Amino acid sequence: MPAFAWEDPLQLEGQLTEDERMIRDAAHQFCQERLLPRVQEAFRKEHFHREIMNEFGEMGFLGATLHGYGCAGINYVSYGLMAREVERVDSGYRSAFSVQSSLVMYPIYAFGSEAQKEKYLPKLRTGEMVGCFGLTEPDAGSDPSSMRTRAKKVDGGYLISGSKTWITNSPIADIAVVWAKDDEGTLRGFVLERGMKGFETPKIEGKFSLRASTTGMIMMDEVFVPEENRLPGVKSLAGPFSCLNRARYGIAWGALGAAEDCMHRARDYTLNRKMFGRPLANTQLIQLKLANMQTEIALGLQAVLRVGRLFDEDRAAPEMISLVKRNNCGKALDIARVARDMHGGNGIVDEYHVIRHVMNLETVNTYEGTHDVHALILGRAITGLNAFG
Ligand code: TGC
Ligand code: FAD
Repeated sequence: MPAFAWEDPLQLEGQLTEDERMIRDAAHQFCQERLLPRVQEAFRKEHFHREIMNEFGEMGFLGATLHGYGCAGINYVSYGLMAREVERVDSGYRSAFSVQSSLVMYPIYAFGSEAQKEKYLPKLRTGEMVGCFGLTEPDAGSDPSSMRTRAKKVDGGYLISGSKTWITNSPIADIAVVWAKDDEGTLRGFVLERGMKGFETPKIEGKFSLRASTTGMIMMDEVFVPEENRLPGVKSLAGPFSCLNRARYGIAWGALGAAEDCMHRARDYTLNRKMFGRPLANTQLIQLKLANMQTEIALGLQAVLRVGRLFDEDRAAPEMISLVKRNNCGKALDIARVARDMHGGNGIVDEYHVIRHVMNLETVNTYEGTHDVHALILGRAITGLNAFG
């Protein structure tokens, strides 16, 4: 009779290569030993430990799928496995990892000049430099095409004016990849540097989610950006969206890491907690909840592994990424909420970790395209009709 392992019901382990397992194991060890001990305090005090970026750099996490410039050149399945391990600890830490890798390094790598790549990528890879990605605006969230940020052509460069909001890491960023429309209404990408006149990055206070990650705005008041800081390879929203494909794919893995942490904690808790004279785990309702969690996590992992394999063969369509981002984030949020309930009163205390995942996953379900926006992307593909317009 083939064996069944509750932690790996569909034998994902056997579907990974030896290299992928090694990368996953190293990431797991680092995250559990170095990130987990800091997260409770970071979340309570709403503080991002900046040195984590240098530690990610030392581990080779940053821009790991890129080739050259000191980057590791690993495949997208390995990148997903890393995201899963980081988010098993905290979605905010995975945010820092994804933004730097997929939303800052990738656009410079894919659309930048050789001089831009040489200037920024090595320092971003080590974490010496932190970057952020400015697409969302106060009046342009799900619909970035309606952005108001403008890049006016002047002698030797551009004057950029506008504001971006909800920008991960903007308050601590050394550079910002900012998207703006030029005089002709064509979308352009720019690398702004801290210290440029008219460039400010105020922190957004009062978040009840992703508190171990810092989030802010980018305010730009006629910031002069030299021509050499324009990304020459971008001329439409396809540019930023191709970065989002990579980050959304990583999130689809990451959210399941958070869900697994919630499920494992709920299992341990209900095995140890006795009520009505027996362990809670010895009741039908608790077992049903655990079985539902296990099923969704196992199916979600199979789906994202499939998309990862296709990504590595350059065959992953954006809609496939919408499907797994939407499914895995929505299911992870449901799992976290149920795990919180299974912990009873203790479930609302940070010492038990699940409430932190619940609060984080509210954001994860919203950013990089909300749950419903990804449904509309899929709806457009299914029907051929665009429900956005
Ligand atoms: P649409 O007409 O569909 O497309 C415009 C152009 O873009 C191309 N395109 C894509 N290219 C590559 N990958 C994709 N996924 C693409 N989707 C579209 C498309 O072919 C077209 O190209 P071209 O050359 O013909 O111009 O654009 P639309 O304006 O109708 O878009 C609608 C919609 C809803 C799909 C899109 O706007 C959308 O995805 N909205 C969600 C916004 C979003 O995800 N924002 C994320 C902000 S960044 C963030 O949240 C970071 S959090 C990071 C963290 O902390 O982890
Ligand atoms: P809205 O677009 O106003 O949506 C509000 C609601 O309306 C949602 O439920 C949505 O699904 C729904 N809705 C929208 N359009 C439709 C429609 N056509 N039909 C039906 N329902 C619809 N952005 C960046 O650029 N860079 C970052 O680094 C970044 N980091 C973030 C970090 C955090 C902590 C958060 C919370 C957000 C971050 N974002 C970032 C922004 C994020 O991508 C946006 O919040 C997201 O795209 C949704 O935009 P919105 O908040 O303006 O919501």
